[in-house]
Amino acid sequence: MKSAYFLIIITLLCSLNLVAQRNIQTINSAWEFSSEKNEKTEIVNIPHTWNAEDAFRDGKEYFRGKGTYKKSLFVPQEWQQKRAFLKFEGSNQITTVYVNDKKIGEHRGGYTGFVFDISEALNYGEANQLRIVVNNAHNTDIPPLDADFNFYGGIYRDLQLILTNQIHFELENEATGNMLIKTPEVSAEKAQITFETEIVNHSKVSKDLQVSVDIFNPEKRKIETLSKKVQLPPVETKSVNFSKIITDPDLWSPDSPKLYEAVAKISEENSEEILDEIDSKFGLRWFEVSTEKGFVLNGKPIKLIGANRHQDFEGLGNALPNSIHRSDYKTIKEMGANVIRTAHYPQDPEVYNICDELGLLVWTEVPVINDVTDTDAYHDVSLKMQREQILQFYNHPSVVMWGLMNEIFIRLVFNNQMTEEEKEAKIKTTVALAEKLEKETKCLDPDRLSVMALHENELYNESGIADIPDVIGWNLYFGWYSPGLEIFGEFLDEQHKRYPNRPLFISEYGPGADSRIQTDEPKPWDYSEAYQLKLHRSYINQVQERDYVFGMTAWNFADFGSSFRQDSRPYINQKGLVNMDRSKKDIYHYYQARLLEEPFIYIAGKNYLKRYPQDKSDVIEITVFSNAEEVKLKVDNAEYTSQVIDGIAIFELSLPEGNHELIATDGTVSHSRQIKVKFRKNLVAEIDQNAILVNVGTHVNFIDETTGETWVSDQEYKEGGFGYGGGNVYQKNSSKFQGTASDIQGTENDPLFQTMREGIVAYKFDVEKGKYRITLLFAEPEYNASEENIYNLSEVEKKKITNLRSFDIEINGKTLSRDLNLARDYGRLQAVEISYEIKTDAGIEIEFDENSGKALLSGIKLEKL
Ligand code: GCB
Repeated sequence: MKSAYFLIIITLLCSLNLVAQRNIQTINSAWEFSSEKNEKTEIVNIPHTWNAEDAFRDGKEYFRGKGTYKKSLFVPQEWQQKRAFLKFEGSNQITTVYVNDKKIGEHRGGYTGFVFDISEALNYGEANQLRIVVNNAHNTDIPPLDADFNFYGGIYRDLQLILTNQIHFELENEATGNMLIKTPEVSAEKAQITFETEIVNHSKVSKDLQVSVDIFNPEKRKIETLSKKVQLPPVETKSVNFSKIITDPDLWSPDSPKLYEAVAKISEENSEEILDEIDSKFGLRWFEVSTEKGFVLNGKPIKLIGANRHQDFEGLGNALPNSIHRSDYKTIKEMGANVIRTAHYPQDPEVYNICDELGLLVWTEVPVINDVTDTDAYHDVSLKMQREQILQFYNHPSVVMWGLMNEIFIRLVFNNQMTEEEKEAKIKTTVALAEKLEKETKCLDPDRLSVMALHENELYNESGIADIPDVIGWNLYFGWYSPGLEIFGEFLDEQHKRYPNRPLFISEYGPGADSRIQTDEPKPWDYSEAYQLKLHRSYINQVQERDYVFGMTAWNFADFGSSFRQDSRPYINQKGLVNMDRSKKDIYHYYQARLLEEPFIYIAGKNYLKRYPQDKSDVIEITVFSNAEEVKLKVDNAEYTSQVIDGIAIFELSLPEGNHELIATDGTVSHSRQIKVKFRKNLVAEIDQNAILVNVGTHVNFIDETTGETWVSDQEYKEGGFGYGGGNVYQKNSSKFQGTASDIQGTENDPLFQTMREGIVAYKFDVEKGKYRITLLFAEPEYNASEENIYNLSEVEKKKITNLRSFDIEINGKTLSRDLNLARDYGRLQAVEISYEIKTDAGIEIEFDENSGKALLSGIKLEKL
């Protein structure tokens, strides 16, 4: 009897609870998916993209077109009393929804959420067919038109089914699904808050309703209930607003991200039953920005330093689970950052939640990037995107800047097809679009800053577009795309002189860096981690010296997919502070040393564990990152001390061959690492034990991730050792120490083949008598055939290739390869390895005899057999 009584109570409680809440459930699992490219159906789960692999395999040819998702959904009879909605958090880029073959609607744009009411199309008490067609084909009416990231297609964020009562809070209005919480005036003493809701009556009768908002403080204690009586006629929507002043508010800031919460409810007058309930966190803070004071949050100046972040991940494309969004931002916060830019588009709703919780200020922007189309359709979608972004993320205290555009003239300035008149006309309409975006932004949210990111070009000033937003972000790549690290600061000073009242932010900066490439002599475009450190160090210093620059965000938090790139890892933009799988590059830890307040120490060179000095007199550099003034480094049994400058302590050590244990400490925290030293001068003498591998034509060491082997930097031949004779380092561009910037087929070790020595005459090893295997590595960088493969070319083209570059290879006087024409025999940009076995009485000399063009060599490996 007793247990039956409890059962009834529990059932009642559960049903009350069910009535009280909306029924929100994901419908992510087991969709039948097919595409225009592959009609074979597969079963997929959302988040899903169809470009996770081909964007990294087929480059620019990755599939952009239509994909169709189908699913049968059983709809119980009792749902007829409800309203049913599909809520997409993001789907790229045109999404058309059909229920039982009836078109429900279409949404344009791939980075904001949207909601469709499907109630009228459902058949109750039976299975219903959902069909969602997503199209990511290039569309001139939808931003982004062009950008340095992949436009992965698919329903790549969560999809929810939401059931409400006939009376509910509005949720179709730009998919906000929430009340807008505005905090127009906040001070240390008091905060003025308004809560704006919209309620809908879908029933056939007029209702006398009670709408209320409960406010909870950051300690989760209810501090107020605001409530109103509202009469709502059938099929009508009404705004219901509340306001409240909170005294002595608990302020939100990166150091103390205190969040309040509001819970809004609708019930019928004189009834306990809750018809609908929504909730939202919010925060209380105020800020201002000026060239004199910089960014001032809650009355305190704070220099904003952080990173940009793209939303893709190794192997997943953009279809990330929420847990990765969260862990990314935790990693950014743990770096010591206080700001992030969601370049170049609004991100998953979870991102804004975590930034609120962790205390990261946010610049979020719409994907109006590189170029615009002069059509009403394009302008309208751009404005709608901004509206959606602002309304969807309005309540987040972390958001402080709404971005309007990124480098919007970059295509135009490089376009030689357009006449001057055409350019002028386009500049005008682009400025007009910027004005419309600014107006819309301010109309929806006058309390936050509008911002626009520019590339280094006068046109932004000349056209007046840079005067439109409240603040300007410069994307500056001095020391990378354009030479001179120090020109960065000069450029800023000059801008500040001309526009003394314009607050400046450095929205992007950074070079590409590959964890496999290590050197002590970094140069632009060598992709070394050391050059990445050099550039970031210089930029941070130059920004710190200038108060009128209120912040900076590194480009980019993580390496990301970009289908047209042919860098040292093809199809990837490698400017990340961490890799695509989020393993950290050195530079991430450098930011920790610059930004963290708690003691921090880190010995750089996680990927630089094997060092190859000439001999003991040739010092090796150990770099330690720390925020102390001085650090100690214990090397085996000796101890050294060094000053820390800009977060870096350098130890120049002369170490014997073998393994060494390094322990760095500032007295409170320590970090250790083992390194191995091998003298170059002994490599030849010890060829019995270890092969010699040389990364020919470059000053950097290359570490093969699969074998763990180091291909040491190249050197000129000296008696008793090894090295090249003659030729020059091959550089496609004289200021870029990169070799060729192309994807080398048939290898994952692209950098090894991308750098080479051209016009090389000989390579020598002063080895002793014995049998050896010599492996030569080549790639033909030059031939510009329309087809990669020689066998597909016409006779005429074949002739041209025959004339291209050909050389003989002679080893110790014997010609072992005659007329080696890489383009003809293997194809252009193909990794070629040829191994020769030889016996010698003493020494090995490989000679390259040119027949036509210049001989070349990318790498060489010598093994004793
Ligand atoms: C930029 C763009 C960004 C690119 C970056 C780069 O200025 O805004 O989208 O990815 O440069 O790495 O070139």
